[in-house]
Amino acid sequence: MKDKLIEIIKEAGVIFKDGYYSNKDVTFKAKKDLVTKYDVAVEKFLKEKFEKEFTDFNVIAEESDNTNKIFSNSIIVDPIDGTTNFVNKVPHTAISVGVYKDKKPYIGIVYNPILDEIYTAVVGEGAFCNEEKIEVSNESDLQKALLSTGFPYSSGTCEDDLNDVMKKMKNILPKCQDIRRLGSAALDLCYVAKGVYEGYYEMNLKAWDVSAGLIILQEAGGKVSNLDGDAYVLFESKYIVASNTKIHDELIKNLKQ
Ligand code: LIP
Repeated sequence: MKDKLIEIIKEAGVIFKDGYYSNKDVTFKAKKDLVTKYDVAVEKFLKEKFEKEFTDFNVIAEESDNTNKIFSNSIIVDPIDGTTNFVNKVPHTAISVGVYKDKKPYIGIVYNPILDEIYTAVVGEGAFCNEEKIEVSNESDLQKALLSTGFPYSSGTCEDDLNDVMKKMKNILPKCQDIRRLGSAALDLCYVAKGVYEGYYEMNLKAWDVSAGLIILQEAGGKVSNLDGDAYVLFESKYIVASNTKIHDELIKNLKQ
C-alpha cells in the first residue's frame, strides 16, 4: 500500500507545485484560516485515486464534508498543510496522508514537493526521509533543545487561546535553546523525527494536520502525547506535545506551569 500511496501523492505534488509558483486567489474559511483552489484540487485528486485504489478505507480530508465519515479504517488527508506558507511562497508546506486501520496508526507520508522531501513510515518498520532512515536527536537537556510550535487560528478571535499561547511561550522560551514557528504541523513533526528539533507543541490542531507526522515521529523513536503526558487522541485532544522522548517530561512540566 505504501508504494502506491507514494506514487499517487507524488502525482498530486505536480498540482501542488504548479499552484505554489502561480498567483493565487485566496478564500478565508475563518479570520486567519485560508484556502485556495489548489487545496481543493490536490484534495480532489487524492480522494478520487485513494477511493478507487483502497476500497477498504474511507477518506477523511480537510476541505471535504466529513460529517458522515466514521474514523475507523481511514486515510486522513491534508492536501496542503501550511496553506499560509503555500500562499506566501514560504517553502515549508506539504501534503500529509495518514493511514489508520481500525483507528490504529498504519502508514504516514508527508511530502514537501517544493524541497522534494518525502517522509514515510510504516508502523514497525522505522521512518525515512527520501528513503534514508531518520531518528530523533539524542539531546536530553531542555536548555539545549530547539523547539517548534504553532499559533492556533483561534488566536485571532479567542482571547483565552491567545493568552495561553503567550503564557506557554513565556514559560518555555528561557528554558530552551530557542523556538521556531515555521507553519506546518505535519513538517514540524517530521523535523522532530529527523532530529532537527528536539520538541514541538501546539493547540487546536485538526486530525489531518498531524495524522501522518505522528506516525513518522513515533517510528523515528519520538513520543507524542497530550498536555498531561497521556495518549494523544486524534479528533479529541486539544494539545499535542511531541519530542525526541528524552525531553518529553521536562517539556510538559514547563508547558503546564
Ligand atoms: C496549519 C498548520 C499550522 C498550524 C495551523 C494550521 P493548514 O494547517 O499546520 O502549523 O499552526 O494552526 O492548522 O490549515 O495550513 O492545513
